[in-house]
Amino acid sequence: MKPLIGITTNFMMAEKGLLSGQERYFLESDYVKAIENVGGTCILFPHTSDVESFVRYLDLVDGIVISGGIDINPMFYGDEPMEKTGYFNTKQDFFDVELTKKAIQSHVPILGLSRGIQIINVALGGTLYQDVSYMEKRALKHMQESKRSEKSHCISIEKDSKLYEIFGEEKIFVNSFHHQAIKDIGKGLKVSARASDGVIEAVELEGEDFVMGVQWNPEFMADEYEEQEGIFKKFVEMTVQSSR
Ligand SMILES: [Mn+2]
Repeated sequence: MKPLIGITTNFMMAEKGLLSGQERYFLESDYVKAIENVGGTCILFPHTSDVESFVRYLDLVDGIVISGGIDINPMFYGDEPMEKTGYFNTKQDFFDVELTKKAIQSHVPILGLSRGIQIINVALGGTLYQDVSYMEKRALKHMQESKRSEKSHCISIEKDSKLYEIFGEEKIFVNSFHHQAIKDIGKGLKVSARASDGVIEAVELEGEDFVMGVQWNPEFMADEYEEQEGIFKKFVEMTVQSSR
């Protein structure tokens, strides 16, 4: 049987027309395609504040993907919004953070992409730069304007990491669609890649089979670059092998 991967969704509200005010859950199809291409099958998780539902969701699946999306309410890492924080949705943040905490407790394999790496960090007590311009060092352009699969900045991968097992190289180029980044690292997390300006681009949770977050969007690159597809391949493999 194919491994079942649960993917978190985003939220939007129709602003105009007959359906104005209509709330919707959605997900870019790239995630589903990336998982299906490496032999997994997907279900999507609507947000809920019902804790019993979290447990049911996690019972169903072999692994979860925390998808990319909007900013996180700084309240979740003990901060208040600064000028450059963007749109956030507290209900979605609560769901993503609590789901991630429960998944870690139950040793469910987790792949966090873009916003997902930030969710993993916050779930483990870490904090964020609300904008990369608030870093002490001058940051690179992390919100690229070129097409979504385009390689943008370089990252350096730690040799002693799962990420290195996947790429087999210390320097690779990734796309970049984020304006926030990890500041203080969450408990138990190990940095596995950084950009040359110091921005944390990948983390792994020590002692777990597979809890990985990457700051870029491999789901937009997987079709074009086999090595980027390798992240999904490794993740889906681990969900099969997971001893949970
Ligand atoms: Mn970046």
